[in-house]
Amino acid sequence: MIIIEPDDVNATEKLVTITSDTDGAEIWYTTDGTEPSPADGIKYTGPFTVTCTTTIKAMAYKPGMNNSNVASVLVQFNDNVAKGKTATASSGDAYAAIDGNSGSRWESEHSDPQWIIVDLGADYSIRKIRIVWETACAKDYTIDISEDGDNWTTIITKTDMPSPHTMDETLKEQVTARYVRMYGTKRATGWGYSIFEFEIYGTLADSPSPLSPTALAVTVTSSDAITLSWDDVKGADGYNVYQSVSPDGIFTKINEGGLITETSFTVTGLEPDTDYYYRVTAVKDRKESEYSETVHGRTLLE
Ligand SMILES: [Ca+2]
Repeated sequence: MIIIEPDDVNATEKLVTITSDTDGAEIWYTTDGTEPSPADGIKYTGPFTVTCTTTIKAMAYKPGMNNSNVASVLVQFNDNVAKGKTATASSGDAYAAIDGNSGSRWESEHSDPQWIIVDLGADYSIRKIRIVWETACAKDYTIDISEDGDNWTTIITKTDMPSPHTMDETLKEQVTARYVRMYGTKRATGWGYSIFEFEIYGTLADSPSPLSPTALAVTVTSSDAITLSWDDVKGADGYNVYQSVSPDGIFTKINEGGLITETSFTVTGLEPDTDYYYRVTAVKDRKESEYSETVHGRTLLE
């Protein structure tokens, strides 16, 4: 198994480490989305940095053994994910606060309280929030987050703020939310609440990896075929089957035509009177589980 680990630093570059649990194997990788191999890849010699959002694919190679399955990771950098999304407000043109144009602005009616909500369209891991206020700004306000647009949690509280000001808050711990709200309770001037740009920095939230398939069973049906079956993993989009000729060898994915959507699979074209080892993974939202337990079958004599 190959593991690709970008460090979690919020910076202009990230350090990427790749490891393999196969002793003595070489690791080959690509950064352009193509399938890596010793013929078409970069040989891994130690941690390296990437400076923009990059797909890294890696595989292990050891002479005399099957190649490993390809591991893939998307290394993401934080962008202003509010820009161009959807916004609503208690009054005024909310979209002007998230249009990416520093000259256009949202302005509310001249009363307290007033609010503006940004809908990111999906759950994001949020690291930083920045609000560029106009002279007509809030004196007292909170920044609140929500996953459903109804139940709110306050993450930032500001009081007695000057006119104008720019709020630029990097969160100590990232939070996950789809909705972000500015809720103003007191204005700094006689005008309304006015924001040039409401910026939210983060990355799409990770969905959790699915659980590994269990109850993997082997049925040997002939001299050239073995049938595998396993229990359904709730919510899985499908499964991958990996094969090796040795229990501690490199396991290679054998379902070439895409994910298996049934909970059984018959491997054909095998050698007679030969031992084969199998592991199965579940895949959900393109995330793959850890391997199942390893099972073993021996094809019949011809
Ligand atoms: Ca604007």
